[in-house]
Formats: sequence, C-alpha cells, structure tokens
Amino acid sequence: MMKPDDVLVALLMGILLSACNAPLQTVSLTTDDFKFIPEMIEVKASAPLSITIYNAGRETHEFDSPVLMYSVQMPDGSNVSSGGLGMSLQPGSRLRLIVVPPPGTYLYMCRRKGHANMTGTIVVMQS
Ligand SMILES: [Cu+2]
Repeated sequence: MMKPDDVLVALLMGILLSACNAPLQTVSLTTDDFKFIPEMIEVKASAPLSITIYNAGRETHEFDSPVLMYSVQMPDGSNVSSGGLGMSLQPGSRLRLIVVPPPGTYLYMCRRKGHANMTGTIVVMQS
C-alpha cells in the first residue's frame, strides 16, 4: 500500500490588500478516473483560497490551471508558472495550493494523454 504523498505548494500574492486578514476559504477537489469532482467551484475574491486536490483514482492525474497560476504573483513581482506541465498526482496522493485570485473564471484540467475530458471551472466572484 502506497503512503499518500502530502505535497504543500503555497503560492501567495505579494500584495494581499484587504484579503490579508480574511479567513481562508477551503475547497476540496477529487480526481477520479477520469473526471474532477466537483467540476464547478464558486468562491469569493475577498479571501485567500486553499485548494486541496486528492487523487482517488487508479491512474496518475494532473492538476493545471494556467490562468489561475498566472494570476499568482510572488513577492518579487514575478509570476508563478507551472510551465504548462501541470502538477502530477500519483494515485492516493494529494496536494494543496493557496492562491489569491482576482475575480474571474478559471479553467482547470488534467493534461495527461487521453484525459482531455478532465476539466473543471473555478468561478471567483466579486465580493
Ligand atoms: Cu487525468
């Protein structure tokens, strides 16, 4: 039995503005063979967002959301980019992202070959 890998990837904007003291919003995503559950997430722009992704499938899956990643600015002003590769999730593993996205609609997907139907949407509402 493989022990789940806990990978913490913390991505924080340099300028948090009023979001600074807001409580964290938490959402959980599951990847299965071959879909994301849920396929639609709605959150508010007023608080940082913690996204946990757990791979409940038997296949390796990926999480990528280029625009969401691009919206993340590091303290030095540079952008974080996943380089179009996505973050790989072995079966039974999970990863966590903390992002502070501006309002908008962000597509997420698994980029593995043959997994083209694995997509979902995060809607960040103006608040
Ligand atoms: Cu996949």
